[in-house]
Amino acid sequence: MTVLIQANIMAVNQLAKAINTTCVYCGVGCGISARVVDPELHLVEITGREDHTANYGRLCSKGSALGETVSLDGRLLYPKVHGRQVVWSEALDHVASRLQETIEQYGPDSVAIYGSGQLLTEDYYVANKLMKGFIGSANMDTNSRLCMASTVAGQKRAFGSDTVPNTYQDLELANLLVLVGSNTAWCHPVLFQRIRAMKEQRPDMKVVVIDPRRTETCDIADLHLAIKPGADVLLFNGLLAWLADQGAVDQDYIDQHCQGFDQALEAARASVGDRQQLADACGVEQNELIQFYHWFCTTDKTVTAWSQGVNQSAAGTDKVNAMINCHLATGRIGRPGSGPLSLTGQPNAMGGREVGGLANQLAAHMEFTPDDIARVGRFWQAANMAQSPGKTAVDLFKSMDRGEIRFVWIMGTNPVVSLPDSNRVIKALTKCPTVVVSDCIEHTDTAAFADILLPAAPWSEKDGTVTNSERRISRQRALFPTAGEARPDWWMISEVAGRLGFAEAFNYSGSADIFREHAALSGYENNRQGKVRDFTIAPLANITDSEYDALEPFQWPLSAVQGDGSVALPDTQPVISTTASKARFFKDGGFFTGNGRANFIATDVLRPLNAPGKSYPLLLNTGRVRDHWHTMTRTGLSARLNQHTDEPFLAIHPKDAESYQLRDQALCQISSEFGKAAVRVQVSEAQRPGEVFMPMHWTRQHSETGFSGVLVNPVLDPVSKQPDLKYTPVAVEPYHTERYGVLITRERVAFGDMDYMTEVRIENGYRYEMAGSNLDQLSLFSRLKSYQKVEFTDNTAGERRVAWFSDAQLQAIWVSSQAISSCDRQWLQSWFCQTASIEEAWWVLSGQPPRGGDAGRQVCACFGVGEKTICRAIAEHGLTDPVQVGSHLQAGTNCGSCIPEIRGLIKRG
Ligand SMILES: Nc1nc2c(c(=O)[nH]1)N[C@H]1C(S)=C(S)[C@@H](COP(=O)(O)OP(=O)(O)OC[C@H]3O[C@@H](n4cnc5c(=O)[nH]c(N)nc54)[C@H](O)[C@@H]3O)O[C@H]1N2
Ligand SMILES: Nc1nc2c(c(=O)[nH]1)N[C@H]1C(S)=C(S)[C@@H](COP(=O)(O)OP(=O)(O)OC[C@H]3O[C@@H](n4cnc5c(=O)[nH]c(N)nc54)[C@H](O)[C@@H]3O)O[C@H]1N2
Ligand code: SF4
Ligand SMILES: [Mo]
Repeated sequence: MTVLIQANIMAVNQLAKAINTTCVYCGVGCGISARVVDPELHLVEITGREDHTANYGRLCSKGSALGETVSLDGRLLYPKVHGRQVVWSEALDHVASRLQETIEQYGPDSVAIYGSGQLLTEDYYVANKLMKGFIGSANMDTNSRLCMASTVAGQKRAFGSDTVPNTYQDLELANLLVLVGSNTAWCHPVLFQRIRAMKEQRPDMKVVVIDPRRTETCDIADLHLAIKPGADVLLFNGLLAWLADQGAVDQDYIDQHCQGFDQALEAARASVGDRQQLADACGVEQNELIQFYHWFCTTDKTVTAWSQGVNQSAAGTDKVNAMINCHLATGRIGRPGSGPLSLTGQPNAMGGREVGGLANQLAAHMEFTPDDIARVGRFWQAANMAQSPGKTAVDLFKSMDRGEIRFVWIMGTNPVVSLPDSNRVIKALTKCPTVVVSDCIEHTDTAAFADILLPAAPWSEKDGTVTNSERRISRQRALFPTAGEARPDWWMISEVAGRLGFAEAFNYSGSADIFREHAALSGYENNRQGKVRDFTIAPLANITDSEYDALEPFQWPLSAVQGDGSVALPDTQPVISTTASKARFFKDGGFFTGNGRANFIATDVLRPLNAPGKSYPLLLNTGRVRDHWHTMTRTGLSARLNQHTDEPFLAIHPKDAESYQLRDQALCQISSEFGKAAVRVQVSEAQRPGEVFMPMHWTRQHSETGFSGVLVNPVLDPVSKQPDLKYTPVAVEPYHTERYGVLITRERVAFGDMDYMTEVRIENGYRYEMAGSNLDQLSLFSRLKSYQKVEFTDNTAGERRVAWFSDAQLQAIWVSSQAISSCDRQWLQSWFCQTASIEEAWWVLSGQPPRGGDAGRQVCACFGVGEKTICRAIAEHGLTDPVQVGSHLQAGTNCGSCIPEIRGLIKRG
C-alpha cells in the first residue's frame, strides 16, 4: 500500500518535469528523459538524455517509440488464481501455501524460480535471496542462460571472474573493430550509431563483421566474413596460431600476467591445418581470412565485440575463450581502444549476474565454494543456504517434464516462446502442479499455463537500477503510478517470503533499501586475506533514500575502504564519481584467478553437433529484427514499430528457394525433429546457401504458426549450458493453400483455428493475414454483420473484395485471392489507416491503389517513410547517399536505424 501511495504522490509531483530514466530494451542502456504529458492517458514524451554516457542524447527506433508502449492495453492488472480475480492477500497466501506444501512433501529442490535479465537488480536480488538463502535450493535460473551464459563461463575461465574489461568508449577508440555474431545495427543500434559516426570521422578505422548472414551491420564493414555457422573457434584458433607465427604476441604480457599459453597455442595449431584447409573449414575465401588476420596482427588498438552468434552455440564458451585468447596473447585488454567486449542483450543482463541470478552463482559475484556459501549465509543470516548449484534453464524445464520440479515461479520472461523445443516446455508446464507467472501482460503464451497470475508493475511504473554492457549502473524511475493492482516484483517476493516465516530478512521498505543491502554484500569480506572480488559498489551501502532517488549513472567497481581492511581494485574509481568514468580492468594483469594470472584456454573445435542430413537438409538460424523486442509484448503494441517487419518470415538464399520451389512472399512450411511452423518466404541474397533464418519474435498471440521456438533444438554448450539457438537442421517445403486473405479492421477480432494467421497492430486498427481453404466462409465475418457491406467478386481471377462500413466510416476490408502481393496489402493498409473514406471504398473493390497511396513497406519508423516513397525519390532526384534522402524525405534523420536499409535501396537503384 505504501508503495502505491508513494508512487501516486511522486507521479503528481513529476507531472511537469522531465524524469531521467533508462531505456527498457537492450543492454546499451540508453539514458532517457521522459516528460509525462497526460498521466490519465499515459501520454509521455521520450527523448534521449544528452548527459548519459551510453547514448549522449541518441535513441534508436525502439527507444524513441517507448511512449507508444506504456498504455494499459493488454495489461494484467489484478491477481488471478485459476482464472478468478482475487485480492493480493489471497493470491500471495496461495503462492506461499503451495510453495510450503511442495517443499514439505518433496524437498526444496522440487521448487524453482525462473527469472529474467529484464528484472531490475532489486527484484532479482530478492528473488535470488529467497531461493538460495531461505528456501535452500539453487533452482533459480534465468533467461540469461539463453543469452549471456557462455560469456559468463568464458570470462570466468579466463579471468577468474565474470568481468567485462572494457567500455563503450573503446568501440570508438579502436582502429580495428571486430564484430562477431552481432547484428549491432539492429540489436545495439545506438552503439552502432556511435561506431558509424566515429568511422566517418576516422575513415582509417577498420570494421570486420563475422556473421554467416550479410546483415545491416555490414553496411559499415570493410570486410565481412560470411563464416560457416559454428566455425568461430576455428577462425580464432587460426588467428592465435597466425599471431604466434608472425611474432605478433606480447611475450612480456603473457609471461607476467598469464598462464597456459603453450597448451592453448598447441591446441590451436593442431586444429587449423594449412591455410586453404582453414579457409575452407571456415567457409570463407583464403585472401579474406588473411586480410583479417593481417589487420588483427598489425593493429594495436583492436576491440573484439560479440553477441549471440557467439554465445548461443554448442561451442559458445570455447568461442568466447578463443577470442579472449587472442587478446591476452597480444596484451590487448583493458586498454583504451583495445580489448574484448561482450555486448549484453537485455537491459539488466549484467545486474542479474551481479546478484547471482544464474543457478550456478551466488550473489555479488560469489561462487558455490564452501567459503563463499558460508560468507553469503553469514551476511544474510540465511535460514537454509543452498549448498550446490541448481538446475539451469533447459534442464530445469526437462526436470519439470519428468515431474521433479513441482512448483515454478516465472517472472519477467516468456519461456514457452523463448526456450528451445517449446513443445516440451508446454508439456512440462502442463504437468507442473503449480505454475506462478508474474507479468505485466495478461495474455502471453506462458501466462496461458499459469495457475496463479501476479500483476507486475512494468518499466514505466517501477523503480530500481539496471547495469548495462559496460558495467554502468543507471536508475530506472517510475513515470506513472502503478495501474490497477500492479506491484513491483520485489514486493511480491518479499510478501511471499514473509508468509513462509522469513519476514525479518525480507522486511524492505522500498527498492533503495534492497539496493543498500546489495551494495553492502558486494563489499562484505571483500579483499579478505588478499582475495578480492571484482564486483563492488560498497560505498553505496549507506546511501539515503533521497541519494538513491538522485543517483546518477556510474560504473562499477566503486572501490572503498571497509572496516575489515580495504578493497583495492585495479583501475578503479576512488570516490563515487557518477559521470564519465572510464574504469577498465586487466591492463596490468590483476586477474581474479587466485594467483592473479589469466588463463589461456585450449579451445576445442570438434564439438559434436547434429548437422543437417537427408531428412533435415538446411540449417536454421534464429534471431532478431530491427523494431521488435523478443516476444513482442511491448513492441507489438506500437503500430509504428510493427511496420518494419510485420509478419514472421523465413529468409532463404535464391538457389535454395529454387531447389525447394519456394516463391518470394508465398508461404512455406518448416519442420525440424521437434516441430513445425509456417511463415512467409523472403528470398534473400544475404543468406548463405544451405542456411535459413527466422526471427524469434512471433508468438501464438500474434501468429498461430509463425513461431520458431517450436523448431529449435535443445542442444547445449557443455560448459555454460546455454542452448544453441542458431543451429537446427530443418526441412522446408511450399505451403499448399487454396486461398490467401487479408482482413483489415478497426477492432481486434480474435478467432480460432486457421491454417495460417498473423495479426498485426496497425494505425487505427488491425491487419490479419490468413491462408486456408474455406477463408470466405469464416465465422468471424458474422461479427461484421451489423455493418453495411459492399462486395465485388471476380470469378475468373478468383478474387473477392469486400468493404464494411457504418455511418461515414469504413470498418473493415477483406480481400481474398489465390495470391496476394505484398504491394496489395501495403497500399490497402496505408490507405485504410490514413485516408479511408466511404467515397473511396471503390478503390478496394477495384483493386487499384489510389494515386500515391502506395508507400510500400515502412523503412523509416520515426517519420513513417515507406520503401516505395524512398525509391521514387531516389529515382526522381538522382539521390546517391542517405543524407540526400534525409533532406528530401526526413527518412533516417532521427534515430538513424534505417540508414543501412536506405543505403541498400540506393545501391539497388
Ligand atoms: N531489435 C532488437 N534488439 C535487441 C533485442 C531484440 O529482441 N530486438 N534483444 C536484445 C537481446 S536480449 C540480445 S541477447 C541481443 C542479441 O543481439 P545479436 O546477437 O546481435 O542478435 P541475433 O539476431 O540474435 O544474432 C546475431 C547474429 O549472429 C549470427 N550468427 C548465427 N550463427 C553464428 C555463428 O555461428 N557465428 C557467428 N559469428 N555468427 C552467427 C546471426 O546470423 C545473427 O546475425 O539483442 C538485444 N537487442
Ligand atoms: N529461437 C530463439 N530463441 C531465443 C533467442 C534467439 O535468438 N532465438 N534469444 C534468447 C535470448 S538472448 C533472450 S534474452 C530470450 C528473451 O526471451 P523472453 O525473456 O522470454 O522474452 P520477453 O518477451 O522479453 O519476455 C519478457 C516477459 O516479461 C514481461 N515483463 C516485462 N517487464 C516485466 C517486469 O518488470 N516484471 C515482470 N514480472 N514481467 C515483466 C513481458 O511482458 C514479457 O512477457 O529469448 C531467447 N530465446
Ligand atoms: S539502443 Fe535503442 S533499444 Fe537499446 S537502450 Fe538504446 S534506445 Fe533502447
Ligand atoms: Mo538476450
